[in-house]
Parts: sequence; C-alpha cells; structure tokens
Amino acid sequence: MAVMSSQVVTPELRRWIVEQAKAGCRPEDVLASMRASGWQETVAFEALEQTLRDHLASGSVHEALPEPVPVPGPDLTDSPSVLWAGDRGVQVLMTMTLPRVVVLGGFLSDDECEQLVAAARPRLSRSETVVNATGGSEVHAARTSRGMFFDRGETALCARIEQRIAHLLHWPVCNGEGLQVLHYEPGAEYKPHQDYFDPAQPGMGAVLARGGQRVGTLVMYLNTPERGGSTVFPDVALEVAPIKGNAVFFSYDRPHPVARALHGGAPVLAGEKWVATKWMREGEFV
Ligand code: PD2
Ligand code: ZN
Repeated sequence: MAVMSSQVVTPELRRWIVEQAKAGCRPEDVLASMRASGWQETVAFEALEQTLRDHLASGSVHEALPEPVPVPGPDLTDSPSVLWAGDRGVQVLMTMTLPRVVVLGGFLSDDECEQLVAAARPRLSRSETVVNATGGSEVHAARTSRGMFFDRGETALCARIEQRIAHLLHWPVCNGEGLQVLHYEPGAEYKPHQDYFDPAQPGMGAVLARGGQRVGTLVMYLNTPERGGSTVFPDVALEVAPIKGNAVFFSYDRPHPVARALHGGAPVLAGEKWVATKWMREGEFV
C-alpha cells in the first residue's frame, strides 16, 4: 500500500482506476471523480498515473480496442422533429451522441402494438441469454421476462414493421434478426447488459457466423406499464419511459464498453410491459 501525503492509496482504489480505464473513461474524468470524492489533487494524480503505468506494464490492457464499424441510424442532419419512415412520419423526441440513442414517438400504431401482442402471447416462453462458453442460450436470473421470436418476414405485419425500420435507420432488412417480443410481469426485469456478443468469449464463432456483430437495437413499446419498466442506460444515467407506440434506438460501433451502450429494462413495478426488439447485424443475418 503506497502512502502519499496524508491519504492512503488503497488496493480498492487502484482496482477501481483500472476498471474505469477498461470501461473507456478518460483519465481526466477519472481524476475529476476522485477529486469529487475527496481525494487531494496530487494524491489522485499520482495514484492514477502510477496505477495505469503499472497496469500497462503488466500487459493486461494490451487488448486492442476494436475498430469502429458503420452502424444503422436515422438521418438527424438539421435536427428534424419528424422523420419519414417510408409509410409514416415518426417523431424525434430525444437524441444523444455517446451513446448514440434516439427516442422515437409514434413508431407503431396502437393497432400494430395490439396485433403484435396478440400474435406473440400464445408463443411465449422464459427468455434466455447467450452462454459465452458455447454460443448456446439458457435461462438466467438477470432476465426474468418471457419472450418469443418471429422469423423475419413471418407475417405481413412483421414485414411492414421491418421495412419501416430499414427505411428509418438506413439498414437493410436482411441484416435484421427476426422481431423478438418480450413480456414482463410485475417484478420482472432485464438487468444492464450489452447487446453485442463478446468476441473474446469461446463459442462466439457460431453466433457471429450468422451475420457478424450486432451493431444496433430498436426497442418498441407495445403498451404503457403503470409504473416502472423504463429502458435505462446506467453509464449516462438515462431513463427512457416505455410509452405505447414509441421506441428507443441505440447503436454501438464496436463491441466494447467505450461505446457506452450498456442498458437494461428496469423492473416493472405495477402493471405489465410488452416490447418488441429488433437487433441489427453488420451483415446479412441468416
Ligand atoms: O425491455 C427493455 O426495455 C429492454 C431493455 C434492454 C430490452 C432489451 N434490452 C433487449 O431486448 O435487448
Ligand atoms: Zn438489450
């Protein structure tokens, strides 16, 4: 344990500094957080510098940052308030750059929401998450919704919504996975996670072979829960309220925390929550 000035740099502090660096935080922001929690300027600076130097020397941050790739997204040139999605106008309610998040109003009609719920309801089963080791999937406590997948273009309604998404986000229909519908009952949630696949994990080869990485997500709200159920982005303290017919789009140009795309579905506190999710791949999803 190094002693500098009157404050002691603990192993916990060093570990925290390394975690911040791995998550892509800029050193000046890490320094500002340390100052805000009472660390003296010189102590904070030296702890940061020494910890990062030691960590680099240990070889453990030489994992290269993946190169950014093209991602889907609406054309937000000149800050439009309404975007044309091929068959209807969609409102732009909020935009953010890092992470790239766009909240859309009136993406689906009430009738489309109700039809999706009715078609999905009889086919629901407990949602699963990807198992890193094998690329398969399993039930996990972090994800307590029930869900189902439509095949791409399975119904006329799916095909219409897929065309709308492709038009709005300038991304081919064939790069999209089939629509997934999720149902959350009170208490159900989807803890913060990344939608991309961790390329370092064994078992990802088979997943990535079906169209490459995921690069964008559109979560469409099919009802309005009484309380709770927001889509949250903890890195930037953003909470998107689930409102029937609205949607939240976000993209991630590399499979790394620097894209800041960590997100989750907060627990439903009262009522129920229905969403449809469209994941977009780099290439054709087969
Ligand atoms: O239901 C949601 O709000 C939600 C949150 C995070 C859905 C997903 N992720 C997803 O389907 O990936
Ligand atoms: Zn997600």
